[in-house]
Amino acid sequence: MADRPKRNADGKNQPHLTLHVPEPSYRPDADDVDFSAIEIPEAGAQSRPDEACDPEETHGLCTDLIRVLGDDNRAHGPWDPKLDPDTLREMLHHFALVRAFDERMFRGQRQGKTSFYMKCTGEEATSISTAMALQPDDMVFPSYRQQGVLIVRGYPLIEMINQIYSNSGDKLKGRQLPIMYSSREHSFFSISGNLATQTPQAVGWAMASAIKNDTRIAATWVGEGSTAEGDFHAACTFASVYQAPVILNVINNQWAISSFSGFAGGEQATFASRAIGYGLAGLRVDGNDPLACYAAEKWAADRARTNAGPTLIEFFTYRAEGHSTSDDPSGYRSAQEREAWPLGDPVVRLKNHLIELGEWDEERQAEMDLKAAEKVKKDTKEAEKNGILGHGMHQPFHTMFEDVFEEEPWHLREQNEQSQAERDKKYPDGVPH
Ligand SMILES: Cc1ncc(C[n+]2csc(CCOP(=O)(O)OP(=O)(O)O)c2C)c(N)n1
Ligand SMILES: [Mg+2]
Repeated sequence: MADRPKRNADGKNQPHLTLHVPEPSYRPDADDVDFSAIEIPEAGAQSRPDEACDPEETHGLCTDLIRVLGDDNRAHGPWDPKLDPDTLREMLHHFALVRAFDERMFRGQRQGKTSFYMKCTGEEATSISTAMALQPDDMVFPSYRQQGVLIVRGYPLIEMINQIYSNSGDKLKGRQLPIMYSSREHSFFSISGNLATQTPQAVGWAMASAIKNDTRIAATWVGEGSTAEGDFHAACTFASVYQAPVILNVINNQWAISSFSGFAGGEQATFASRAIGYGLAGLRVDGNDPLACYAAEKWAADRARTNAGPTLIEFFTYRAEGHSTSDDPSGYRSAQEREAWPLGDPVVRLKNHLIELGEWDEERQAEMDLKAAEKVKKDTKEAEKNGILGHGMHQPFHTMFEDVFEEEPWHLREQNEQSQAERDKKYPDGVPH
């Protein structure tokens, strides 16, 4: 039945229906990588509407690409945030620290000190530069690749490492996957492994902030792949309906583990242009341009803070490394992609900008990188005193029954006692490490 074509009244066959199945451009060892089809407009050529503008005025920017840093390493155009050299050096320092941290934690996983780690290489500006544009007490709802936000907020590295090692110093008591941090003191919402759940939570928090007549806004970060989740669309609807004081940051690093962005709808329209359908303000930004990232986030923060409405920002970037320590990208994409990626490296771009301004040099950069690596090494050694994966120095066993109820109910107390008795029986000389 299915194979027999239907005929129209004029006797012609109707075409068989087909589906389009997205196919990434470059597989390992296949064609040469050629990114020349990606449109990269000139830095400084994009208009900058007023923060309080009608969302429609931003819709041209949803298919454009806001850029500030040009090939000449200078800042151009109306989006130049005009940051002073000290602030730029502070940003560069955060970059150095995150890169050193990522390197060491990645190695730590290979050495068996933790089961899991995720780097943010190439995407540092989308968390560090954006976080610097927010107030320190604005509530953030990140995904798992925004360690840069915690670093900007001064969260101690040692606490991050304790959590990654799930050791006795882990404030989350081993209840979260490594890197899924949480810090109320730093207005940093618990990271969830269930993709995109943070987006409606951010909008809900922003709505509550407005209901309480507070002044704090909310910002969330979500991967482009995760925008295919229903939660993201509920978040956009609520943000638009109630004009919640929120920023929806979509990090388009073009990959969702081994699925390229086409599977999340990136072939037919830009991720920023989702804003158009929801009546949100929308911006599409060069995610490897630290100044553009800062400027766009600041624009959206000022807009939200003055009750002018929510903003959806797409940061166009590239995941330079594997998805996580459990991934090997050489199995599904060309290794040449990273080299050929035309928007460069955010760390190098910021460094070159400061050098161009006469405010930095390679020697100082080398010294900064070295100091960052030493700081991470020192904190790692310190955290290791609290234990590493599998060495038994984790939170006491009985704590897994705690913290759900204010007072432990009888059935949990019974289970707690029973499990302890069974352990004592099985390991009369203590649990082997
Ligand atoms: C609801 C849900 N579906 C699937 C997964 C498995 N998963 C974890 S990360 C990931 C890819 C997400 O990609 P993207 O949103 O682009 O973020 P990126 O990793 O690129 O930062 C997937 C499919 C999950 N954790 N939760
Ligand atoms: Mg992605």
